Amino acid sequence: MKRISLTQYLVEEQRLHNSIPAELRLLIEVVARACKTISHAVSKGALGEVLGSAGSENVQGEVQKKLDVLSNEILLEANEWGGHLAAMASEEMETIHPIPNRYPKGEYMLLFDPLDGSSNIDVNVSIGTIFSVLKAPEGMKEPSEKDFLQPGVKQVAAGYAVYGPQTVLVLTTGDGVNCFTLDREMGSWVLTQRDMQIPAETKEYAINASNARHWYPPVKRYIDELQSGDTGPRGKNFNMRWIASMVADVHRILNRGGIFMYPADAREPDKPGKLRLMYEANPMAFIVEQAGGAATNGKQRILDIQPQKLHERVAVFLGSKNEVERVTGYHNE
Ligand code: AHM
Ligand code: MG
Repeated sequence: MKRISLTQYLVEEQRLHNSIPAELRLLIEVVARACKTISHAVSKGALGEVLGSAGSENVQGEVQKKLDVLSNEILLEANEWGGHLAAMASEEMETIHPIPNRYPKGEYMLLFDPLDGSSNIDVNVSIGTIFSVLKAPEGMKEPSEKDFLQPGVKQVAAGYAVYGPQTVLVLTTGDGVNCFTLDREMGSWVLTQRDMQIPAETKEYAINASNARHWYPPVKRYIDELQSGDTGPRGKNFNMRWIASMVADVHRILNRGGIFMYPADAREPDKPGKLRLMYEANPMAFIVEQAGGAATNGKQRILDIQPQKLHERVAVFLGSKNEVERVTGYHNE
C-alpha cells in the first residue's frame, strides 16, 4: 500500500483545492509534531515521572495534572518561533499568549486544549489534544483576547489527536475530515482514513448519566425515550458509552456514529454546561459538520455562537445528524 504522509497530503490538498496556504501548512505540521511529543510523554507514564497532580489550578479552578502543564508547554514552545502565528490561547492559561517580540509574527491564531480528558490521565485511558485555528482580524497590531472572539464558522482548520492504543490525528481544513495514524517507529503521520463520514442514524449515545437528576426536561425526555428501547416511542434499543474524554467519544462517533451530549443542567443554572466553546466545542463542531454530522448547544448551531469570553462554556450535542436534530427540536418546542 502506498503511504501518504501528512506533509504530502497537505501539499497535494493545496495544489488541488488551494485551501492550505504554506503558512497554514507549517502551522498544522508544527501542531502535529507537538502532538507526537505529547504522545511520547503520555506513553511513558510512571516511567517518565509525568503522572499525578502539578499542585496548581487552572483559570477554571480545576486541578492541573503534570501532563496538562507539560502538554501546554510543548504546544507553546513548538509554535512560538515559526513565524506563522500572532498569538495562542489555551485551556490551561488565563490570558492569551502573544508571540514574543523576538520572533516574527504571522496571521494565524491557535487555540487548544492541550490534554483533554484529564480525569483519565493517571488511569491509562485514552486522552487527547484539541486545537482550533483562526485568522487574526484584518489590521490587528497587538493581539488581545477580543481578537479571538470569533464564531466557530470562522475557523480555518481544526483537529484533535487521541493518545490511545493507537495515536491518531484527525484534521479538517474545511474540505472534509481525514485521519492520520502515528507510525511510532518512523515517527511520521500516515493518512489512514479519507473523508470520514458520520452515519445520520445511530443506536449509540454518550452522556454522563450520573447528572440525570439535574437535567432539564428536554434532555430528560430525550434520554428516557432512548432508554425505553424497542417498546418505547423510538421502537429500537440504544446502547450507551461514556469514556469521559471528549476526544475519544468523538473519535468513536466519527468512526461508527452516535450522539455525544454534555448539557447544561440545574446544578449551576448560570453555567451553560461544562465544556469550553472556543477550544473544545468549536473545533469538534467543525470536524463533526465536515463529516456530515451536526453540533448544537440544544438551541442553535454551535459554530454560529458569538463568543463573549475566551473561556466561555457551552452545552454540547453533537454527532449523528438525525439524533442531534431530534434533541435540539425538543429544546425548541
Ligand atoms: P478537561 O478538559 O478538564 O479534561 O474536561 C473535559 C472533559 C471531556 O473530555 C469529557 O467529555 C468531560 O470532561 C467528562 O466529564 P465528566 O467528568 O463529567 O465525566
Ligand atoms: Mg478538555
